[in-house]
Amino acid sequence: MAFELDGERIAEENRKRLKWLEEDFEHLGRQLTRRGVDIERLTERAAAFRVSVPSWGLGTGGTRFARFAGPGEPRNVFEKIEDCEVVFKLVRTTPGVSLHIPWDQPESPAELRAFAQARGLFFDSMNSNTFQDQPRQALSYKFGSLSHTDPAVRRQAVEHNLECLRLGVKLGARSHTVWIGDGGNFPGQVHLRKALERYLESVREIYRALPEGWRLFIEHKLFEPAFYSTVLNDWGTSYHCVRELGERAFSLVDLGHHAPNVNIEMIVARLIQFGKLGGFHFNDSKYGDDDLDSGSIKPFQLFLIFNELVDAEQARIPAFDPAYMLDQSHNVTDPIESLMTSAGELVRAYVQAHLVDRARLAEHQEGNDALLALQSLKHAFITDVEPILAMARYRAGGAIDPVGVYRSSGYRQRAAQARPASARLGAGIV
Ligand code: LRH
Ligand code: MN
Repeated sequence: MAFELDGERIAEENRKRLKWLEEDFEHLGRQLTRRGVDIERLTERAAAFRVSVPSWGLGTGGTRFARFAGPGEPRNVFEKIEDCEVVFKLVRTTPGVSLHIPWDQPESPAELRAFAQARGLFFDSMNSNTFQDQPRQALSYKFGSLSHTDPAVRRQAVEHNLECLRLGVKLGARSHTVWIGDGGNFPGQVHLRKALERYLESVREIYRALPEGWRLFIEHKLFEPAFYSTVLNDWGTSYHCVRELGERAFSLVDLGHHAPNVNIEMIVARLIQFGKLGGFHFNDSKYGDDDLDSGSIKPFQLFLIFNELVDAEQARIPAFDPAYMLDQSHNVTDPIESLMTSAGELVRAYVQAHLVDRARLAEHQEGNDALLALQSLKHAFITDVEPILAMARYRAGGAIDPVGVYRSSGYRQRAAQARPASARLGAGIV
C-alpha cells in the first residue's frame, strides 16, 4: 500500500488537542462525582465498547435512482479492509468487519484473513446474498429465494448460505446473518402462510449446518424490495422462527427495518426478555430503510435502545451477548468519516445509558412518578459525554478528533490517486 495513516500523525494531532481535552475531562469528572459516577470507570466502558463495520459501507452507497461514486473508492475487499484499518486506527472500537458474499468473495480466504489480522482486524458476521442474481447463476431469485415456490431455487439459496458458512470458518468468523428480500408486490401474489413454511424449512437446513460455536442471526424487514408482503416482515415472525430453529438462532434488529414511529426499544426489551436478541444493524432513518448514519436523525431513540441494553447488562441477564454492527449506506458523505462518527454515536449512547440512576428510576417507576422517571433518562441523555469518548480514544492510541486527523492526513486524496475511479456508473445501494 503506497499510503498509510501513520501513528505519528495521530500523536501530533492529539498533542494540539490534549490540553483542552484534559480540562474538559476533569471538569466533567467533578460534575459526575457529584452524581456519584466515577468518570474513570465510564471511560473504561467506552474504551471496551465494540461495533463491527460493514464491508459494504466503505464504498459510496446509492439508491434505485443513482449512485454517485466518490473519489478513491475501494475496488475490492482488500481495499475495503485498508479503509477499515483507518477507521479502527482512529476510533479504536471497530476491530470487527462484517463481510457480504459474494460481494467480498476472496480468491484466497487465508490471504484475506492474514491481510486483516496484520491490520488488527477480524471477521465478524458473514452475510449471504440471495436478493440479487449473480452472473452464471442457474436459477433467478426474482420471485424469492429461501421461500421460493420452486424447491430447486430454495436448494440453490440454501447451498449459497452453506458456502458462506464454509468460507466463514476459513476466515475465522463466528456468526452468519440471513436477510432475504422475499415477498410479493400485490395481494394474492404470495400465499402468506405457505411462504413462511418454505422459508423455515430452508433455514432449518442452514441452522443444521451451523459450525461449532457459531450463532445464526435472522434479520426481519417490513418492506423493500417487496412492496406488499415480506416473508420475514417483523420481530414477531423472526422470534417465532428463531424459537423453532434452536438455541443458537437469534433475531437481529436492523433499526431501519421498521415502520416509522415503531417503538424499537420495546422490541429490543422483548427480545432480551425472551433470550433471543442476537444483535443489531445500527443506522438511522426518517422514512424507510434509509440506512443513514447512526444517531443522525433520532439520537434519543438510539439512547433509549442502549438504555434497554445497559439495563440488561447491569441486571446480568444470562447469555446476554448482542452483536453490535453498523449497516449504513453512505450516499453523500465520505464513508470513512460516516463510519467513524457513527461508531462514536453508539459509544455516546452506551456511555449516556450508564449515567441513568437505575435505583432512582426504579423508585419513580414503582411509585408511578412518570415525570421524574422520564427526567431520570433525559438527565443522562442531555449530559455531554464527549470528553469521555475522546479520552477513551486517546488512551487507546486513537484520535481525540478522528475526522480532523483523517482530513489533515489527505488519505482520501491519496486513495483517489492510487485507486483510479472505475467507469462503473449505475444505481443501487453498493
Ligand atoms: C437489507 C440489509 C441487510 C443487508 C443489506 C445490505 O436492507 O439491511 O442487512 O444484507 O441491507
Ligand atoms: Mn441490515
